[in-house]
Amino acid sequence: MTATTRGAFIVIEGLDRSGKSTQAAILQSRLQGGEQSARAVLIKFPDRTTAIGKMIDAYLRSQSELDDHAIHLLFSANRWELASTIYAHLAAGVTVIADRYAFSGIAFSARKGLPYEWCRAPDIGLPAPDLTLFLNVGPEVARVRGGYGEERYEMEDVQRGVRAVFERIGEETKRTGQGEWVEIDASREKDLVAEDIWRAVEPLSIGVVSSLQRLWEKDPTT
Ligand code: Z5A
Ligand code: MG
Repeated sequence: MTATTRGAFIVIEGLDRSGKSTQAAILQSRLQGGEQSARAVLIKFPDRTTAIGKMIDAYLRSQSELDDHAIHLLFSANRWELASTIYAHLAAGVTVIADRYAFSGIAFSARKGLPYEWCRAPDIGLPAPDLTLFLNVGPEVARVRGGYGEERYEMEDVQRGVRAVFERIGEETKRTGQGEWVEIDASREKDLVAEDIWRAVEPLSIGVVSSLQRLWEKDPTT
């Protein structure tokens, strides 16, 4: 992609029940209603509507069993099948907000014991976010929010392990400068969280001039 103005690619990550989907929706309407009236689309991973997404959905609901490596690759394939859509939106000047992305993929599979590098490999080359917002909540906050505990992975010890991998990814992203990684205290009320998110997003809301990077083109561990 050439260095003309394009849409921004913004990823919202975080632990379970940290309010990712809530904040993604607030951000989309704020971008669309603002003075510059940016066009913004919302993409959610996993996208459970595709054929691959339906397999992922069945697995998450414990309606099917899959090898840990196989489900990891399906999550990644689910992102690759939307990569061209993301590129097309950005090139057309549309901001793309992704509710979870490759970082969730690594965090959940590495927590199971799969090697970190192996987990990262299938997502190398995907469009890299300009900004990742990591919504941080403690397990005690997540526990009191609605619906906690209905799907696979939603146990507290899983969440602790997942948090540790997210921390590693955040440190590597900050160290290598491949996109921005901003942590948000998401244990506060929705409006306050939304204000912090807006402060980080606003500079990107008029579009981005630099060309889009690809995820982990340079190895962040070296
Ligand atoms: N997974 C994976 O293993 N590999 C991958 O590559 C990917 C995902 C992409 C399903 O994800 C699972 O897939 C997930 C990771 C794994 N496993 N787990 N565990 P999902 O994104 O479909 O999960 P979800 O069902 O959307 O839940 P969530 O993302 O954890 O929730 P959330 O989006 O962060 O929160 P929310 O839906 O916006 O809010 C939850 C509740 O809290 C709701 O009642 C809100 O009204 C309330 N809420 C939100 N914000 C606040 C504040 N600030 N105060 C009080 N209450 C609030
Ligand atoms: Mg969600």
